[in-house]
Amino acid sequence: EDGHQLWLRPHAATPVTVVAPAKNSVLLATARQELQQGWQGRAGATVTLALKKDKAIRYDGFRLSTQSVQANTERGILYGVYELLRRQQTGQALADGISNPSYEHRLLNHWDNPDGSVERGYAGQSIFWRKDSALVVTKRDQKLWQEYARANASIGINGSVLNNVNASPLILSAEYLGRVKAIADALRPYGVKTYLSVKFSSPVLLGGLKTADPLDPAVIKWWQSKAKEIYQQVPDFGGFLVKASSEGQPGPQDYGRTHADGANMLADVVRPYGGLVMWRAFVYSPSDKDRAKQAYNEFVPLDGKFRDNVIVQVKNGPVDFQPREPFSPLFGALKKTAVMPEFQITQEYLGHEIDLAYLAPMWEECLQSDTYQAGPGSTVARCTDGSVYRQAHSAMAGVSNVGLDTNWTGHDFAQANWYAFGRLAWNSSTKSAQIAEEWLKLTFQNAAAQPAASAADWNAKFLTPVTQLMLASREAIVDYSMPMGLHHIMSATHGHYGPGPWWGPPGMRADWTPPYYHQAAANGVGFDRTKTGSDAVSQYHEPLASQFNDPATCPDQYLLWFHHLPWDFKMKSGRTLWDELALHYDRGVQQVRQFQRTWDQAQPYVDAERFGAVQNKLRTQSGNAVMWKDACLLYFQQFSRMPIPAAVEPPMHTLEALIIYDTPPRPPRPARQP
Ligand code: BDP
Repeated sequence: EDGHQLWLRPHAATPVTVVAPAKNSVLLATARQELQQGWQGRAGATVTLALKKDKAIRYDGFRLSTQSVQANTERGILYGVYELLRRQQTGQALADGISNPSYEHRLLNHWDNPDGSVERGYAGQSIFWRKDSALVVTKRDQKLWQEYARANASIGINGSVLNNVNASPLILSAEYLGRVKAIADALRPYGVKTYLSVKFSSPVLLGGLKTADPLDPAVIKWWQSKAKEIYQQVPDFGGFLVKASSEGQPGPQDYGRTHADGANMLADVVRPYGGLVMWRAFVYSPSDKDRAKQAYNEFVPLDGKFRDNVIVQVKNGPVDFQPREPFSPLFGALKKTAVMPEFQITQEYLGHEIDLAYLAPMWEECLQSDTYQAGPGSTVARCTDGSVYRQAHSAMAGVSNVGLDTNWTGHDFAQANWYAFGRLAWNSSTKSAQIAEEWLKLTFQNAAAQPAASAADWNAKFLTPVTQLMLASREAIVDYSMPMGLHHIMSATHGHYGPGPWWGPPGMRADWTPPYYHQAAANGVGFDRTKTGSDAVSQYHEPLASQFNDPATCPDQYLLWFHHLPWDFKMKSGRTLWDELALHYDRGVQQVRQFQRTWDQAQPYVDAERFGAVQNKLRTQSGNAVMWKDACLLYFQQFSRMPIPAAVEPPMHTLEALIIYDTPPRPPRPARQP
C-alpha cells in the first residue's frame, strides 16, 4: 500500500447500464467510465445522465437520485456521478435533491517553479515541471496529470494554477506554453481548467520592453498578443493569478499605478476569451507599522474600481497563514469587488510533512466567522460566495500540497487536506467532522489489512477515534506552538519549521522576525492592536471592533493577537496569563502523545505501510512538540520571571541548546537534560 490511490481506491464494481445524451463529449465519457468502474448499487441497474436546464441548479451543480444525475453542464454530470459513487462507498443515504457548489471556481494554486522545485512543498518535486528535458512530455507525465485531474474532479475542483505566485517570466515563453498546452489537454477530460501565475514585469523580462507600466500602450499590446498565443494553445484557459507589489515582486506600484490599474489591464486583455484575473491582496512593506493592517489599507480605497472579471484573492488571516489568525478584515469590507478566500493546504506553518494537521477545522473557523459587515450572519463564506454582495464571479483557492511523492502529499494524512479543501469549496458549510469521516472511509476502509474487521468494529475502533484525532490535531499544533493569539514565532532558519521566538539575524527586516510579533518584554507579551495601539481592531466591523479591543471580551484564542498584557494578567479561567500560556503549551504536547496512543491502537485496522509511516511521523512530531513547548516557555520565562506551573511537565532541554539547534548549520538534535 503506497497511498497513491488517495481516496479513490479501486474496488469490485457491480454491473450497471448508463444512459447518457448521445453527445460526443469527453466529460460525459469520463462520467460513464467512472460509473462503470465504480458502481456499487443494485447490480444491473440503469443510471440516466441527463443534461437539461434547471433554474434551481447553479454553476456545475447537479440533481441526484438513486438512478439519475441531472445537470446544466457536463461538469455537473461528472460531479454528480462522483457524489453518487461516494455515497455508495461510504454508506451514506441518498436523499434525492440538488447539490450546488458554494463557489463558481474552486482552484488549487501550485507554487511550482519551472525548474521542478516547489516553494513550501513537502512532497517532492513538481508534478508539472522538471529541470531536465523540461519540455519533453512523457507518457508518465500524462498519466500522472490525468490521475491528478481525476482526484480533483472527484471532489469538485475545477481549476489549477500551474506555477508559483513568485512567478518566473519563463512560464510565458513559447517553449513553456507548449507544455502548458499538454497539461491542459490532460486536465480537460476531468473538467479542470488551467491557469497561470504571471510576473507583472514579463513584458520587460521576456518581451524586451522598457517598461511594464500597465497604462503603456506597448505593454498592453504585449499582453494582448501573449493572451492570444495562450488561447491558441489552450482555448479554455482560465486566466491569470498575480502576486504584485508584494515581497519584492514587481507590480503596478513600480510605475506609480494602483493595484486596480494593474489588475484591470490584465482583465481587459483576457476578457474577450472569458478569462479571469485573480489578484492577490497579500501585500505589506517593512515601512509601515502593523503588517496586519496593510492589505486593508491598500485595498479598501480601491473598492469598486476593479473590473468584474477580477477577483481579489485574500488569505484567510491578515498576516500570513499562521496556525491561528482572526479572519482578514478585508472579507466583507470590500463590498463592490469580488473577493475570494485563499487557504494554505500545504503545511508551511503547521508542521510541513511531519506533523499531522487536519486543516478543515481551521478553514471552517474562518469561513463561518461573522464579519457583521452587512448585519449579523455576514460570514466570510457568505461575503465571498455572492450571497451578501453581488459579484460577477466567486471562487476559493487552496495552495496545494501535491508533489511527486508516491502518496502525493508526503504525510498520508495530508491527503485529507486536499480532499477537505475540495469538499469545502463545493459546500462551505460542510462540517469538518463529516469530511474527516468520509475521507477516512474512502482512504482506509477496504484496505487489505483489515478484511476480518466487521463494519461495527471498524467504526468503533478505527473511524471514531481517528476522526477525533484528526479533529483535535490542528488545535494541538496551535497549543504547542502559538497558543492564545501568538503568531509568527516560528524559526525561519529551517523553512518555518520549529520554534524561533528569538529568531532574527542581524540586519533582518523587523517584520520578518518573531520579536516583532510577540513583543515579549518584562511588562508583558502580545501585539497591541487595540485603539490605543496599532488600532487594527478598527478594521473590523462592530461589534467585533469593541469586542476585540477589550481584553475582557476578546476571545482567549485571539488575546495576544490584539493585546499586549502583563504576565500576571488575570484570565477568564482565574489563572495568570503566564500559567495559562504554560498550560496551553503542555496540553499540546500531551495531545500529541494521546494521538500516538490512538494510532497505536488503530494498528489492526490499517495496512502495515501506512500504519508504520504515520506512527514514525507521530513519534517525530511528539519530540518536536516538546521542543516547541520548552523553547517558548524558557524563552518567555526570561521576561516573565515566573515559575513554570507544577502541572506542566518540566522542560527537558535548555534554552541555549535549543537556540544552538536553530543556528545553521544544524547541529545534532539537542540532548535532553538528565
Ligand atoms: C509566505 C510564504 C512565501 C510565499 C508567500 C505568498 O513563506 O513562500 O511566497 O507566503 O503567499 O507565507 O506569496
